[in-house]
Amino acid sequence: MTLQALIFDVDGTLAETEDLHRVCFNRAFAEAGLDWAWDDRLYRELLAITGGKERMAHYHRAVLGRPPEALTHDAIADLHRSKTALYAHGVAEGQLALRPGIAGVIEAASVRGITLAIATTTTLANVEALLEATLGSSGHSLFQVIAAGDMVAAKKPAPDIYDLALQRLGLPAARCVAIEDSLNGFVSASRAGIATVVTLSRFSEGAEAFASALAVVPSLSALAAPDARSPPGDAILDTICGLIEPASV
Ligand code: XBP
Ligand code: MG
Repeated sequence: MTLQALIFDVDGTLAETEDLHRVCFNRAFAEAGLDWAWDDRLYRELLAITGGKERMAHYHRAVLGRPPEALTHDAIADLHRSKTALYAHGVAEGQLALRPGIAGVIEAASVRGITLAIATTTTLANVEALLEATLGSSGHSLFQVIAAGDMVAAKKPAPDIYDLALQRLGLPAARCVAIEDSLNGFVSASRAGIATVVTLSRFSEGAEAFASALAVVPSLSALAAPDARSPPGDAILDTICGLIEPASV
């Protein structure tokens, strides 16, 4: 098949964002007068629940053992609003950088006419802040489709966010490749029928969890052969095209 679109996850894939998310959750909790504090070990477990609002509700109910009605929908929304503002501010300050290989592959795909899209669990404002801070004010416009956060009811590992991205792209799954870092994301893309390259991140499960992935690598740049003559972004794309259509390279 010919590759027509690359669909990127955001958190852990475009950038290692989760530490900043965690710190901003904690600051929002403190500002709201809550004594909640999510350390690195606990956050790793909480990441099994995708979506910040869903993660807070899960923590309250399943970790603290409190009755769900003791934390209202509005209280969760308020906490999440202030966490999102803190996160966007941190991103705008330049606290995050794109992971190795990402900028090059985005540029190479744009030159080749391969469509770029995003399918993420995080909030749209977070995506926009990251794209602007790392790719400039036109970063957003490099992506034809951005499917994010509450645009779907069921977050990853449900396939809904990838299904939405495919629908907006107007492409069948077989013409797309997803780039993911987490098991929830990999399962989501796979359930939407999309072949997936996994770039392991700080919070990823072990490589064995992704047995049916197109490739599992420490970062996208590992897909560029060290002796490749083309620029790294092109070499990465060539490798991805070779994975989905071995005869073409
Ligand atoms: C990312 C998430 C998000 C972020 C926080 O998962 O689960 O919830 O942790 O963002 P994925 P929000 O990379 O699989 O999309 O607080 O905006 O939800
Ligand atoms: Mg991710």
